[in-house]
Amino acid sequence: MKTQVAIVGAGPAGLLLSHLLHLEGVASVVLESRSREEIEATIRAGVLEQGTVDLLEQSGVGERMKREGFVHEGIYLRFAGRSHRIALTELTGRAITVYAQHEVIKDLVAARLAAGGTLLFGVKDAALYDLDSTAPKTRFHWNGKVHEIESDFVAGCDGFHGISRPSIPSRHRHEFTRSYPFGWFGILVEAPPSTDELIYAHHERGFALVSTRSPQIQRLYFQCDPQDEVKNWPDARIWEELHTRLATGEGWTLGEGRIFQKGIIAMRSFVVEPMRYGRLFLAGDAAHIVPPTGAKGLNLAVNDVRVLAEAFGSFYKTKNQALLESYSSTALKRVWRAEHFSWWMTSMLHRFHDDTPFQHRIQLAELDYIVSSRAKAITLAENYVG
Ligand code: RFL
Ligand code: PHB
Repeated sequence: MKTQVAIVGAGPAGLLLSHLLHLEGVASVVLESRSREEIEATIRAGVLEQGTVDLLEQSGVGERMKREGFVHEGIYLRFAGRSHRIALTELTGRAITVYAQHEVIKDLVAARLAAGGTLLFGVKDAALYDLDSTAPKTRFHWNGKVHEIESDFVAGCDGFHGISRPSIPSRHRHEFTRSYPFGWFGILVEAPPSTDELIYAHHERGFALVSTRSPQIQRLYFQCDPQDEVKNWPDARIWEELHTRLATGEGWTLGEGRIFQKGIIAMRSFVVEPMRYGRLFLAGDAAHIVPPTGAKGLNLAVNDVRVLAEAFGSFYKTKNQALLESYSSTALKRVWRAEHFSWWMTSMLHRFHDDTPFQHRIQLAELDYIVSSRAKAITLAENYVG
């Protein structure tokens, strides 16, 4: 097979890149190791920045999101038993949209297939060759046979555990990592919303987050030991923990319901520099990870491929490589802003195992400052909305 851009991974980064390239008149093939059913059912992010929403709309894949997504103009910070609203839209003029990542995936897959795009699901043992030449190759098993794609470029959109990043020789990779001594326990619940906007809660037993998916389904998280196991958390224990961490003296109650999905998520910060080697360009989680406290991961992936699609488009129109040359540094500016914000939100809202009463008071002082200073609230708000 031959194509212009071979894309490894059909997550938000790979699918949106393929879609944007199609709009630029650039051909691509997307290789995905999992099945279509699996990628369309994986529960992950929920918060889309305004810029993400605008790009999906402008590129013609935002119709269902506009209909079914929920626009939120604020979030709540909850600490010391009280809730404080951060008025995102009043402070920044922008809003966020709550619309699940797997719904974005469904919309993108449908758009690619409708346009006759090539998406290969169930690809095994993908491997990249000749990345430092002008004809890189991607070899893989599919439908019981070995296949090879020769392309002008390869886009590594295969997430944190993919093969693209490790295909870069280690002497050309600078990696920056921080892991956190906690994870998130996430649940999906059949219940009406308990709140009109997301609640980020600081509590001495640890962080908790109330998010939503639809008027019938709610998404909740609480900080846990990353080594803990789902089987240690029967429903009653989950509810007790959430009620404790989210309690206020303001008469608010958390509605319970049937829990139909449970999982534990590790937390890490990670960046690789540069996001390019020869003709391989990395985008999304393949190049960087943020802890989910800032709701940035999916939005960063979208920003990367926006910049990358424009760079490929410009290359094919003019043969000018300038935007491809500057891709990594342009994307990394935004990445490091989000890395800082996500680290900051995580540090401020979670309990660390070596926390002293002093550190606990320092966190409360910072939270108190955010809700009493317009300048500090704007700092949070403009980072959160992107
Ligand atoms: P993905 O989504 O991991 O997709 C990579 C795809 O590549 C495939 N793959 C391969 N295919 C072929 N050959 C191989 N060798 C392959 N290896 C892997 C995989 O099967 C997969 O389909 O990466 P992408 O596209 O970069 O997208 C990144 C986002 O998924 C991620 O950043 C977000 O989900 C992070 N995140 C959030 N981001 C937000 O912006 N807002 C949020 O509210 C938010 N909440 C979250 C989150 C992530 C979470 N988890 C589970 C880590 C909440 C959670 C709980
Ligand atoms: C989610 O709804 O899954 C979600 C919301 C906000 C976050 C992370 C995840 O910060």
